[in-house]
Amino acid sequence: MSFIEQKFLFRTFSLFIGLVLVLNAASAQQAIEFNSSSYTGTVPNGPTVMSQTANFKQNTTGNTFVSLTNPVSVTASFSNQQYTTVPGSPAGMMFGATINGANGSTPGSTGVFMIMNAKGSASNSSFTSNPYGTAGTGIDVAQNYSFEFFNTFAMWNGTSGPAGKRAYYGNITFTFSRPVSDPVIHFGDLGANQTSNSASTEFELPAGSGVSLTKLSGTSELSIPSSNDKILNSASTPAAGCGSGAACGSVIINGTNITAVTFRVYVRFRTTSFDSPGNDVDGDAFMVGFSFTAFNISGNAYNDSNGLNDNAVNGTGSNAGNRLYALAVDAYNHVQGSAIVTAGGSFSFTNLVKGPYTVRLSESSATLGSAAPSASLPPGWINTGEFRGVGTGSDGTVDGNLTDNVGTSNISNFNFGIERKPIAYDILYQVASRPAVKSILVLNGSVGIPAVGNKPTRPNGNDAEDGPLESGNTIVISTLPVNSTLLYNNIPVETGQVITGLNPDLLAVKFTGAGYSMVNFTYKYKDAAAVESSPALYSLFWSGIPLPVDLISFTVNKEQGNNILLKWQTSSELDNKGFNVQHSIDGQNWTTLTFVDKKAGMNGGAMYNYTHNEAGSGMHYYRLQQMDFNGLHKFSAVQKINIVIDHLVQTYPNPAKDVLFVNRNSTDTNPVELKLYNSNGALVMTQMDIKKGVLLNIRCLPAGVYVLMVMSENGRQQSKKIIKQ
Ligand SMILES: [Ca+2]
Ligand SMILES: [Ca+2]
Ligand SMILES: [Ca+2]
Ligand SMILES: [Ca+2]
Repeated sequence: MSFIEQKFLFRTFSLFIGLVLVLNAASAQQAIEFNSSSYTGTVPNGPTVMSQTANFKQNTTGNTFVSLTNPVSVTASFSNQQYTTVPGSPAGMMFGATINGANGSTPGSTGVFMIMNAKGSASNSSFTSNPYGTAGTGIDVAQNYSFEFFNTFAMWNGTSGPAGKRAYYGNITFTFSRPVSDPVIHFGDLGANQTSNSASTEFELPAGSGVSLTKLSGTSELSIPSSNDKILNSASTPAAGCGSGAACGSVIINGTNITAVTFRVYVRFRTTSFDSPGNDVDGDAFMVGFSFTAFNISGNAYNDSNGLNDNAVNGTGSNAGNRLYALAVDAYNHVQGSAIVTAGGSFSFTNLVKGPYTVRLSESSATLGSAAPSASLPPGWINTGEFRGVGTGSDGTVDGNLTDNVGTSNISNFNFGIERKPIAYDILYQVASRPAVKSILVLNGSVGIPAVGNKPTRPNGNDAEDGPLESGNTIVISTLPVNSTLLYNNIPVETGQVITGLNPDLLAVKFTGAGYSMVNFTYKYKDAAAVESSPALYSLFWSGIPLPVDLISFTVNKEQGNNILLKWQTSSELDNKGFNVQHSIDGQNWTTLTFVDKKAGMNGGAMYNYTHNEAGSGMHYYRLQQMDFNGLHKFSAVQKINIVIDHLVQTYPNPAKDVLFVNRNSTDTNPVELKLYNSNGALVMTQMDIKKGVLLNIRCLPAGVYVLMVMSENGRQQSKKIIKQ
């Protein structure tokens, strides 16, 4: 063989060994059996009717037995013993006893827990360790251990035996310290000889046991009828010795999460011949052992930043900062596995039996067998979904619990998604000075603490998975300002409104209402898993001077007689003193027409009006100067109105010397009467029925001031001052 070939073989062999080790350590189901160390302390000898307990061990490989991570034991106990006054024996059924060929009444004494071939020369091929495995394999009768039972025949000596040659001796109950599924019960040497008789112990399940029996392997004598509730010896001549009249072999007790199995114990006799009293003690000594198969559950915790948005439980493995445990909880809400989740997010449980389990994440470990605590996560972490498997899917309820069945093999990918809630930061921003009513402040300043009067900080936050949260992320407006109006894209925001892809240039406060110096609203960020932060406070304030009177409307309208009516309405007017009504004919230079007091007792809002009488022809401008008690004032918007006065006549020139021209230029075409009075009120001239123009000769009148009264037939009047030179 060349060097290269040797090296190749060596590498292949190494690979093979490696694979075997990996399979045994990680994925192989577990053979749970009894061995020599299963009995706690020194094995006592009987006869005894005291209950006997054996601890299961895991047969890892090649009869290397180790204690279970999740221990389980079985206790065998007698009840309802039918024969309690047996000469020389404590009862009809005993542990640690055997036949005594010498004359007398005391049975032989032997260990209560012994190797499986201690009776009947059992062979390995009669037994099966794994209820789901290959029949006739897995048990080494020289390594596996079992309880030793003895059913004495001594009470029949000198009699013709039981009616029908079959006697009910009482019950044996096997109680498991935690639920097991499909345990295998192993019998060695069900069968016994007697001088002119022979017999075999047989077992029957009581009605309503909830389990059934299936023969896995064994000698032909081991017989289970189609009712699947009895273990019988089919030999017409039962005898000691596996396959030579004794039933030996393995039977599944079919059932999930079995905590106890009770058998009614019978002895069937071949004949009615029994020894004389005081002759040797006969009986059926036999072995009863157990095995079952256990499995691993494994899974992963992922830091799943997008939760179920991708309909997948996935992400980077995580143990939530090294404080995470996984618990396997059985159908009775008992913890059957408690595993620390590794930094890489993986966890596994071992020694679990077939059946349903709920795996849950917990921030604390739990004692095996204890009542299971609820699912929980370290502070700041939340569940995002669970799925038994990989790829898309979830169990439909995000709660840190995931339930599935362990069947007849290990089960993996109990997968959990977890992540952390985002954080939205509180923002406190001081506006430089009291904002103008109805002004708008856009909340789009850069992140950080702004100087007073700079742009207010935009909403911002952080997420452990997503990083800084700011523009482009999703916020939820959780509460609106009590004062003012929050706008997004110029539309008032509603409570609970979700703003995706936040553009802070569109987020603004409009200062509506009055009487406040602070605007508060709360907002939350949503992270990529659509999980919301706790609400953060966004607070705008200014130096204590409340927003003043809020003018809802201000209108200016022409009334009869060229009077101009000013009407205005407030919605609120905290600190309002009143209004200066101001007038201008050019919009530049203003004079105060009057001061209108605030209406008494009106803080919520009021309606006001003022009439500007006899406004002349031309454009008129009006504004309101709202005055606070604290000395501040504020101007309203300017309203304007153009007054065109409809004169009945026009006169010229003025002053006049010889003649005064009077022209009709009105839309009023009714005839008018002219009367000219001197400064003493004396009528000096009259002209009737003037329809168009007229020329008044005033040459003869003395110089002075005169008044021309014009009266239309429909009652309109006009007076004009005339200067005579
Ligand atoms: Ca026997
Ligand atoms: Ca996901
Ligand atoms: Ca769930
Ligand atoms: Ca997150």
